[in-house]
Amino acid sequence: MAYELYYWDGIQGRGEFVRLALEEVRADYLDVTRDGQGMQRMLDYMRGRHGYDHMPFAPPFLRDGDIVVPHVANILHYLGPKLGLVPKDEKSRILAHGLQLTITDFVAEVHDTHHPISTDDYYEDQKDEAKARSRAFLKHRVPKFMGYFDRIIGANPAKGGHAVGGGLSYVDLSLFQLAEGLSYAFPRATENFAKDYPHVAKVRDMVRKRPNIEAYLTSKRRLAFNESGIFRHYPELDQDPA
Ligand SMILES: N[C@@H](CCC(=O)N[C@@H](CS)C(=O)NCC(=O)O)C(=O)O
Repeated sequence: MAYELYYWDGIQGRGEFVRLALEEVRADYLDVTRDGQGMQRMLDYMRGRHGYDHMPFAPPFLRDGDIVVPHVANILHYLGPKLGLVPKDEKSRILAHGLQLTITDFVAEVHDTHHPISTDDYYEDQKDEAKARSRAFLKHRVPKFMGYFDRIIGANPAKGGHAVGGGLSYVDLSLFQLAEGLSYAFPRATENFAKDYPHVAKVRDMVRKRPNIEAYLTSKRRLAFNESGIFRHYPELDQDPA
């Protein structure tokens, strides 16, 4: 039976981290809200129509038969071994999960650059705060997170240029998405990305060239970044790090 991915239609958003893993192995999956009555089906789950253990707080969530898995990192922890996108041993799986949870933290901070006060208010109503937040994000948080991921790849004893073990994992796919998203949202501030974070940049380039990912990126399934998603390009936020 096909996996069912539930996520808001019209944006890459957090769903994209899961999509990249499914696309890399050409898994059989349905992007539910892009299909007719899908939005209603997603809301039914969130409103508890399918019971307490099928009632995620927010998308993305994945349904695999009788199991509903919420949260990106949790979904990838679940899918990783099934899709062959994480080494099998427990130590590596926990390492990958920890890295993915760190990516989750970073994604929340990316979101807060354009919505630092309230997710429920318009960007235009929190623009000044967004500018201040973005300045601090670019100056302190991007170097801290990206520097960390860069050191992790460099310190990996397998020496293959991957985040975990000697081969591609779902963490590499997510790092690709972070690098792409940052250069969409902050092209000016991240113009030296490859120099500043050479290991992450190599992962990004390697992932981009994977045949199934390349095919996905040029397909209609890959929506363009836009100003409703997590990574938004507002030129006024794309500042030089002070
Ligand atoms: N920790 C969750 C975050 C999920 C999340 O924030 N989803 C957003 C869409 S990207 C949402 O719909 N949130 C609803 C809300 O926070 O009210 C994950 O990593 O999947």
